[in-house]
Amino acid sequence: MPAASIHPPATLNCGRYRFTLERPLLMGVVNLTADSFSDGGRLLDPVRAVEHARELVAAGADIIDLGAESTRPGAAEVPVALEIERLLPVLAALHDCGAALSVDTRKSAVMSAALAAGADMINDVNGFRDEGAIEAVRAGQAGLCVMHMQGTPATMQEAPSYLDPVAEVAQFLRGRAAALESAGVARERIVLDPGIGFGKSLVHNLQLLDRLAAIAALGAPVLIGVSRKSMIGAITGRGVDERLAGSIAAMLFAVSRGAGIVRVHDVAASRDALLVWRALVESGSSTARIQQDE
Ligand code: HH2
Repeated sequence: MPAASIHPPATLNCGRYRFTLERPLLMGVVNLTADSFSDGGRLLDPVRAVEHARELVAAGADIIDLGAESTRPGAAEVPVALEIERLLPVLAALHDCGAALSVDTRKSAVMSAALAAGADMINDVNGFRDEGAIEAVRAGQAGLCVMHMQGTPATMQEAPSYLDPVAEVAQFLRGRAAALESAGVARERIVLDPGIGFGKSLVHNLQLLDRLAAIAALGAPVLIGVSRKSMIGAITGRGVDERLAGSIAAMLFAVSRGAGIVRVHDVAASRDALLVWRALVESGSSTARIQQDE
């Protein structure tokens, strides 16, 4: 068996798509926000956002993640109506772009509007804890990404604290997945994400990535977002526009520890890195098989 399948082969139901996770999936980020830490303001114009999303699909994105409210520490809240107003034209324009469409939101009204407009996935950094969130997503076949966050975006980086970050994050994700399943959501729709940088210090992030197998063991595909994040800046001393190499290193490490979906800004470079990593891993395991057979 190729070593690339350290994450057990699984399928993910994602709206119109049914993904097998034989290889890591690429989720490309498109922020329709004025203040995202990574690319704030560049894609507020829907025409530009659609163009950028199409570039990411051409570069190999399997899923496009559209966010209309920044989650960076201290970001301004976006009213529901404005979030919906930013998302709907872009969802409509991208409907047949060739990738699954995910919407990154914490608000149940936005979830309902996005699903009615054809979104294939809801990505909730708040783990479907908002009032009405589970109700909004339980019917249908949309993929659901449950992310862990300690605190709220406004305060989460003030003093993150855990006795055992891996055990606590795993327990939270297990609980939220159970809440979704008891509302009738099929296990094949659920994705789990430890939420790198969301109420975590650098040490917490490193521990979570190192022991990602404990999250993968919960039995759902694991999504990881490390792209351009402050942990990469803290390690390399680089500003947000200079974090590609560090982001790729962290992404490959996460995949080697069991991540099945990676959320990235730089799809083309991430795709190439994953292809080379996978070819090496597979050639390593076939060499081991040949030696075993001899
Ligand atoms: N990270 C960000 C936003 N959404 N969703 C998931 N599931 N996992 C993540 O790690 C994650 C996420 C933050 O990155 P970005 O979208 O670039 O910035 P901002 O929140 O400022 O828009």
